[in-house]
Amino acid sequence: MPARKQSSGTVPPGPEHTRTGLSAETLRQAFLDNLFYIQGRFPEIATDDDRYQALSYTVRDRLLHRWVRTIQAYKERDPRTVCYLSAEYLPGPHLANNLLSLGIVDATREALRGLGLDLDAILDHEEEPGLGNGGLGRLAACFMDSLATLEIPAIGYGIRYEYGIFDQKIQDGWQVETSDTWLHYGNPWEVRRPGICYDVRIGGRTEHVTDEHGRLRVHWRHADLFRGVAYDTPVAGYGVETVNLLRLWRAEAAEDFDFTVFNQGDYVGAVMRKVRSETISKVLYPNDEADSGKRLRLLQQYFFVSCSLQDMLRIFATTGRPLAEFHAKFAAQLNDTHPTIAVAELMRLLVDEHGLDWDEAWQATRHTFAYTNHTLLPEALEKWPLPLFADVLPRHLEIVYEINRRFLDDMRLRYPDDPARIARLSIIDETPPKYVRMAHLASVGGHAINGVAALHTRLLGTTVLKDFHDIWPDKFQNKTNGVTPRRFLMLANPGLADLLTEALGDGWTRDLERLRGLEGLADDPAFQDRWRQAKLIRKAALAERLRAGQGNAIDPASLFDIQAKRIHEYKRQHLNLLHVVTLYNRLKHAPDADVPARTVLFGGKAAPGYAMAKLIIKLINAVAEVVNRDPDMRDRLKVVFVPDYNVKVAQSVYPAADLSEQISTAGMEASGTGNMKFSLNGALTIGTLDGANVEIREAVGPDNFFLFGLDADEAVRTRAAGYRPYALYERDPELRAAVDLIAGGHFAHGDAGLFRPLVDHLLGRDDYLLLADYRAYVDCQDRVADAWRDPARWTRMAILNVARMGRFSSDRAIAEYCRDIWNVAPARVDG
Ligand code: Z16
Repeated sequence: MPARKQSSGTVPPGPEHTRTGLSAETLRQAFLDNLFYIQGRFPEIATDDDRYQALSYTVRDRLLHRWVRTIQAYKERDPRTVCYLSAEYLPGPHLANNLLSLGIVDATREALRGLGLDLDAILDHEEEPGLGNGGLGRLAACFMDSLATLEIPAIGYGIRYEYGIFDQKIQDGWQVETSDTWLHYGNPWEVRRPGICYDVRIGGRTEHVTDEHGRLRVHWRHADLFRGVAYDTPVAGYGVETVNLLRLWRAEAAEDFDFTVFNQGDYVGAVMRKVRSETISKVLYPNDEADSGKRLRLLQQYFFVSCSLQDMLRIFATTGRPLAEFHAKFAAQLNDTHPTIAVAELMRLLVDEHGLDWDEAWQATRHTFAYTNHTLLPEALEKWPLPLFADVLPRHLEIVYEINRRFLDDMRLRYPDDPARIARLSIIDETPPKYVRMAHLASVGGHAINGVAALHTRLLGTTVLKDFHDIWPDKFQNKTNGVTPRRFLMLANPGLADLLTEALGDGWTRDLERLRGLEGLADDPAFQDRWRQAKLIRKAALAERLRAGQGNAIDPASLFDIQAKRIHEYKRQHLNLLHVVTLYNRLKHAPDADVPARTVLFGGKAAPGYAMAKLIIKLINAVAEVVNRDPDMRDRLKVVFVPDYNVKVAQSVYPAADLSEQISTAGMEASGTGNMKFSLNGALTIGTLDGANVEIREAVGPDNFFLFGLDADEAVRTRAAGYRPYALYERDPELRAAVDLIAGGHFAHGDAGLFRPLVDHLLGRDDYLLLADYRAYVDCQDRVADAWRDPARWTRMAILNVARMGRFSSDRAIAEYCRDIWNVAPARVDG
């Protein structure tokens, strides 16, 4: 093993190769060394966790070298740097991904085999950081992967939640939440940086005074003080030397907390207050669509944003450049409205703390930030009640008012006779008790606004942000989401990845468009055979996992029809169920009918306070219970709920799917990213014209996509025309039979009350238009079954899907952000 260059002076002294070497022999030695010196164990008495920790530290050592070199390169070159501000990250298990990035999967496997150990068993032990709810947090993690792989200087800023998204258990068919204790065994991937910490103040009041130069100054007499401490996790690019930084903040008590002044000798009381400081970063809010009005949530947002901006200012100070050029150094992306308080906080830091004048500060602020919107759901657009906002952030409210005053003055010049429009544009919603509209603050305080799929961006500009689109059409951009092929193909589906590499060479791993080379193989019988083999292996592996976990025997030869995502009415898991119940009814009436065997799998968590979503989980499990023990269904229909859906489970689910369910009401799903992961793994999609489905269908070709249902415009018109779901129920006998079976208690041991709320909603309001799309959906599923009967046809469609999914790499998405929004370029780190 050639030793690394020592010239930089960054490699510590000692037996250097044991901490950097990439050969199987060096890895084996390093592993044993760590097992002894970090875990205090030897192989004969080591536990699974000891082995996991020892291997993780082995890998971490190798990352640290690249990490240090990356920081040095950035310091020397002073490049413009992306700061991704996100309240959520869902990176998934680190160990396997880091082995992949370093190119040492095979060497590590060999090293462990030499010790009689199995790499996969060790990988399986990792507790993933569930620091996000779903698509938004996972997108942030895919973006961090692509930024590093494209060698873009970037820092991901967020919150180190002590408890991530809850673990889901299923008891008697119901979701039960238990707390996520991901830090229980310690976290080998993070480096705590006690020296990188910032004070964060809240509450109190402001004083406006004139200083000795006659300048107006604002003092914030805060009521409470916290401290944020940095925890850094390396993010390695694939096949490059770049290792970027994910910097998450943990809340602690401020050290200079004054016991005597505040607590008059109440020592224990003072310590209790310190402990309470830690609650800010204690737990992730488990709602995928907003949760406004919660004080702690606002505290979390402000806490991580303030730490991040103070950190950026500290880094900026090392460049020696004048503060008015802040925006030349940093491009900060607001991942949804969650970090949007950053607009007011940067203004406060620049004006109040660093003495810039307002116009200079505003110029820097506007050029620093850009805003990504992830939802059109009105209930998900964050707005903070004014009394709460004023209580927590009195100085920021003044700043928001000043931003708004200047903005509305401009708008009144532009629209002198349109007070209604001015009220609509205002950052303040005047309906009592009044609110701060965070999407408006983000739109005014940044230089770009983007949606996450073409349809979503169009709807954004014509509905929720229409007034802003009218004034600043050029600020709006589309950036269709993407997913990382490293985790979701190479790691999740090694068999298919090998087949692709054999056919195309390995260029596709960093340039996904190269998958197009598969088109010529779509009809090749030998290649098709190998394709089906690869799929079957993943299906058998998932079947085995489920059998081991829940005792569900499922047949890998059956059609795996999968819907895996958060449970939400707009995503319509219950439309899928109406189809399942329809198949059940058909088989009951014609037990000898020739239908292909199907296994319908569901996975996903419901927000703990979302009663209807939890009832949908119960219904899935209730239908499963009846269907799976009915002898008439034997081998033809099975229903399975996969518990505790997370990134790790997802990695075993996507590769096993034949059919991907993307059936949200058109106009509701901003993009979807699961749709991309399924298709990239050779599943065919049954879906509506919603979110990125529209673009996926265009890319793979309409013949290779099962489309059904109303489009977004038709959905709007259907509702406007006085939608009456009950009439549809009366008119369609199969629909009526399915609904009646659920309503009558067939899946509830005769209890006709259990699913009443769900049935009543469908027949009475049906906000998400299930009944309007039911017939089209069921007929489309019949076309799916027909296609499935012809394996050559199905496989051809699957191959063409994969061949044409190149556009949906997060590398493409990130390259577009870099070019159109961030104006940043790669800064190569040399090996
Ligand atoms: C989230 O995951 C998303 C939107 C949102 O407002 C909040 C959360 Cl936690 C999702 C969208 O629902 C999904 O369509 C999209 O693909 C994803 O964000 C990433 O953009």
